[in-house]
Amino acid sequence: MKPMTAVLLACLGILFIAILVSSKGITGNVVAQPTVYRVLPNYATTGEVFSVTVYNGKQALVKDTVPEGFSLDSDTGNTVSFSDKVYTYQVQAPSTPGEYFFNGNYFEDNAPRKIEGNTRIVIYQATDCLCGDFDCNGKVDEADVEKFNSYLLGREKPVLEKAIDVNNDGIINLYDVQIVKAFVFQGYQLAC
Ligand SMILES: [Ca+2]
Ligand SMILES: [Ca+2]
Repeated sequence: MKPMTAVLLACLGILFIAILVSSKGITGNVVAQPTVYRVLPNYATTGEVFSVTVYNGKQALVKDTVPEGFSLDSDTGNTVSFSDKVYTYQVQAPSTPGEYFFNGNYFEDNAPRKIEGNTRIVIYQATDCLCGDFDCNGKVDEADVEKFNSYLLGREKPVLEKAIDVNNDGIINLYDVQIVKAFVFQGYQLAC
């Protein structure tokens, strides 16, 4: 066999295998369903009312999703149907602080669906930590800014996470430390 013929045959072989693999991929693929996912705050304080939103489900047993100690508002039934595959409900946090997990079942045409998104929430004791008071010592000053910076580097823990989410968007990040800095050094008013 001439070298050119051998190369040509090898190329044809690779092409054939590639077509075989790709056609198997097409016929073997099931059209992926959008993932059901839940969005809830990462933390709240005792007794606080917050929203939980679920996307891409059709039906849910909402009561079963709520951990013991939490309560649903009276408008939320047990089995709910989603309009436009989105459902939001209100939940009140328990009076006992701790780490809790939302579970329960979501359905699409009676078939249970796996739930993605966050299922964990930490409930803190509602305390009188001042807004921006990282160490909860009753004053917001340069030490709080320093500790806040350390926290963003993974080195410190605040007494109450909620107290340092100073723009109240549910996330603690650089924006919050900038706001605390502006308060300490420039007299900017804190809104939380
Ligand atoms: Ca402080
Ligand atoms: Ca924030």
